[in-house]
Amino acid sequence: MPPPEKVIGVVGKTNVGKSTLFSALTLARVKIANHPFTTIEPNVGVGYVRIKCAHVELGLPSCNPRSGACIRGERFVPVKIMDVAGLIPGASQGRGLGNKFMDDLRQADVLIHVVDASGSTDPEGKPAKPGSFDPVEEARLIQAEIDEWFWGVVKRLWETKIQRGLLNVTDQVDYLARNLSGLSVRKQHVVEALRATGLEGKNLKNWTLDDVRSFSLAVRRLSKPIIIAANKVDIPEARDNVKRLKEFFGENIVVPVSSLAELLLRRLAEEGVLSYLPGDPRFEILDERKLTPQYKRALELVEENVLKVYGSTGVQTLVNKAVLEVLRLIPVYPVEDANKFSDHHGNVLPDVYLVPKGTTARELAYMIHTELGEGFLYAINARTKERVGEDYVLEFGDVIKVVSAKARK
Ligand SMILES: Nc1nc2c(ncn2[C@@H]2O[C@H](COP(=O)(O)OP(=O)(O)OP(=O)(O)O)[C@@H](O)[C@H]2O)c(=O)[nH]1
Ligand SMILES: [Mg+2]
Repeated sequence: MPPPEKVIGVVGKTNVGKSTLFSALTLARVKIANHPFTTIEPNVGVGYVRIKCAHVELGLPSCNPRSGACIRGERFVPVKIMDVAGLIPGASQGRGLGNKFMDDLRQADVLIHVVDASGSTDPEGKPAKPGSFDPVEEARLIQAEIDEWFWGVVKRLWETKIQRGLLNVTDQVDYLARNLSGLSVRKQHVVEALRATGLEGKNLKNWTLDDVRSFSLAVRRLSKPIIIAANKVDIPEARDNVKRLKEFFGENIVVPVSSLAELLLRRLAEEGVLSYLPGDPRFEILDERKLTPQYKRALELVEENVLKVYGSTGVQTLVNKAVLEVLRLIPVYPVEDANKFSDHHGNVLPDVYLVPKGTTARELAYMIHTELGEGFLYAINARTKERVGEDYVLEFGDVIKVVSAKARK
């Protein structure tokens, strides 16, 4: 089976720019408007992690991606993105649209929490003058809502399902992982949450509701880690707030972002007006004639207030951070021909798999095809042409051919 598809969920207060970010990531046309609760049904689409394509280092003229794209030596590897309805404080108690829509995010592996860093929306998402509201407070309150939502789901599961089966539980970790799998909770998350809460030695039958709650909060942090998109940094009032968000949540967790700037750049690039790749620190105008004075002015602002100050729109950074740093996935390229770096049709580097750090050659073989895994003999590191065994731990950017006793059907 190919590596399990990872899902990035976009969450946050209502009217902070979640759908704008989603649209900038996927180029999907979705409803965007400056009032609360524009999005009701979730939007699902494909965004991309950006990495240097191996074909460049290998000295090959080009490659043939089966999905995603390779542009100017930059490889764009697909990941699933989900944009859902917004929250307001008290959502877990049913305020606003309540928590109903958060349930769409059960399958998310990592959350991008969009915060209005310009402080130009009130706690209910109504537009206000920039600088009127505190984004640190907004982020704190919304994260508390996310914790409450998760706890609500775990508590319900506990009361309706987990508690009932406790009598016959032999393997506690496995039992919890199985029962929480609908929330995308994996065994490793359970192990780490038990350790973090000191509950690993305590029999499940003796857990109090407080134990369940602290376990639930720990599992939320591990199974749905959050990074913050400090959005609307094109508005100058956001600058100080970005600093404060970083102080409060950590330098590594907060990414300054202008979703609006990214959306503008990507749409104009799509129309051939400018040359710009997501994540680039600059753009180049290709066709002045197609540029209206309004767009021209908007691009000047993007240049002055976003690119010069922050180095990029931050949107690509978010996806790369979520996938490569938070989920700790690495890209590897399975090939069938280690000399041509291709599949058997001659397609060069057709696939990129995003696999967990620590994945072995044999595990990769199973991801390509069950039979390749079962009949695994050895693998070839196509960069060095060295043979490696089943326990070889894959490295970032490895190009791997698996040699198996069983043919791939
Ligand atoms: N200045 C600025 N405005 C932005 C940015 N991102 C979004 N907006 C504006 O914020 C408003 C809300 O955007 P949406 O993307 O609809 O927000 P949302 O979070 O999806 O809202 P709901 O679905 O209603 O919860 C729109 O007017 C956007 O143009 C940004 O980076 N900068
Ligand atoms: Mg929306």
